[in-house]
Amino acid sequence: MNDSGSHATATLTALDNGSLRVKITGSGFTPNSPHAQHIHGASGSHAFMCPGPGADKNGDGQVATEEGLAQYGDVFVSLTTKGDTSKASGLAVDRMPVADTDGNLDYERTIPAAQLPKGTVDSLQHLHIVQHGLDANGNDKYDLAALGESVFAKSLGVKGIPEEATNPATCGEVMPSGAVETGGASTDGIEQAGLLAFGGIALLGAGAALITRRRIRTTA
Ligand SMILES: [Cu+2]
Repeated sequence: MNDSGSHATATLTALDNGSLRVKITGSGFTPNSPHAQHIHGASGSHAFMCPGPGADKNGDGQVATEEGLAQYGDVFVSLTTKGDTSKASGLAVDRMPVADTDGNLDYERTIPAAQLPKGTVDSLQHLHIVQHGLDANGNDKYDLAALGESVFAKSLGVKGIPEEATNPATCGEVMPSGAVETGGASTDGIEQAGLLAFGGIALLGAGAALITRRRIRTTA
């Protein structure tokens, strides 16, 4: 998003014990900088999607976090490196992954079932992952000179945060992948059709390709 130059692939794996493994590999991120990242949306809702350029309400050329919220929904899970993963940790940049000197960003965490909002696994294919933080003026850091102060952070009572630090860099819609539940041939066919449909939607979207994969349940 937002000409960030960032690309990432995320794999969400719903494990048999109800926990969720999240693996993200990305490049082109603002180097040596933290990138807030979240699963956005709501359980049971099909209404959300990655925002297009039209979401840029104030016409500054960037879809800011608050401008995208109507499309991708509120923070559902904060993809922190440790500790709390609720919405309350949305801007906990001291626990967000940091891109390396070359702008590569890798993340892996398994979030226990008890720590996930109700209905997370059942709603996976209607959720989105958004990674925040970009470098609009090409100086390899977040600074106020580029886009000014973050309207979003300010709305949460945090002043002096550059807009660059909070604007979305990638957004990806979760697509189903692999077999789900029992392994009948007809079930597989349905799943394939679903995959194609979601693929079409994803092409309209964004920088991040997202895949959800459920363990194949083998039968004796
Ligand atoms: Cu977010």
